[in-house]
Amino acid sequence: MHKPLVFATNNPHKLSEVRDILGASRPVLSLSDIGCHDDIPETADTLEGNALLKARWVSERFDCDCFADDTGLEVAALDGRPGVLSARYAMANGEGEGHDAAANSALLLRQLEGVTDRRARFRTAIVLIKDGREYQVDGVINGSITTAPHGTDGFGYDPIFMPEGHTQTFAEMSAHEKNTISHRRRATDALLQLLEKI
Ligand code: ITT
Repeated sequence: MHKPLVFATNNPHKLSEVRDILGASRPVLSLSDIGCHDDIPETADTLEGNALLKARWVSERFDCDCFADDTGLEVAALDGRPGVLSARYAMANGEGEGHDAAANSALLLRQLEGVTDRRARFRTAIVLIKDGREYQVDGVINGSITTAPHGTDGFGYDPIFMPEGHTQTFAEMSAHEKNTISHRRRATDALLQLLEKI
């Protein structure tokens, strides 16, 4: 049995997905498990930067081994935007408030009206701090942005993202099917490989 790792999230969905992948021999604690209820700043201008801010915040204040993630949708025709702004894209463009998934997708579809290059990718960056050392891994899934939303499952940009080699958007797939190929899955697989090496 390995020493517990703290995952700097309170998102129960992410936590259970990561626990499934890492397996029972690598126990993972959430922020609430360690009594951390801080609103951790995510003010960096890259995914890796935000993951690093979160991981450092927790490892420094709670003296533990820890990892944190950040995810963005990177659209080729928009030079990689919304990227690090994915959660609050509409708000960052003066539309809507907070994390409004429908407004974010609507804005993206408008920006891509008439654009034929619809390539996009989801990317998850993970930073691990273990025994005082910092490591980075990431996971990517390539795909394209549809011209209209399809499907009702999932969250965020799922209804407008179609992974390469598939004919359904993430929101039309079962959670199991999405989680088998997703960016987060690939990043967590990379984290597991890293943990086995170090
Ligand atoms: P935390 O509380 O863990 O920070 P978050 O909402 O910021 O949650 P992420 O950093 O993982 O979540 O993702 C940022 C945004 O990217 C998220 O709000 C969605 O808009 C989008 N996103 C991330 N993963 C996605 C997925 O699997 N499908 C669709 N959209 C996703």
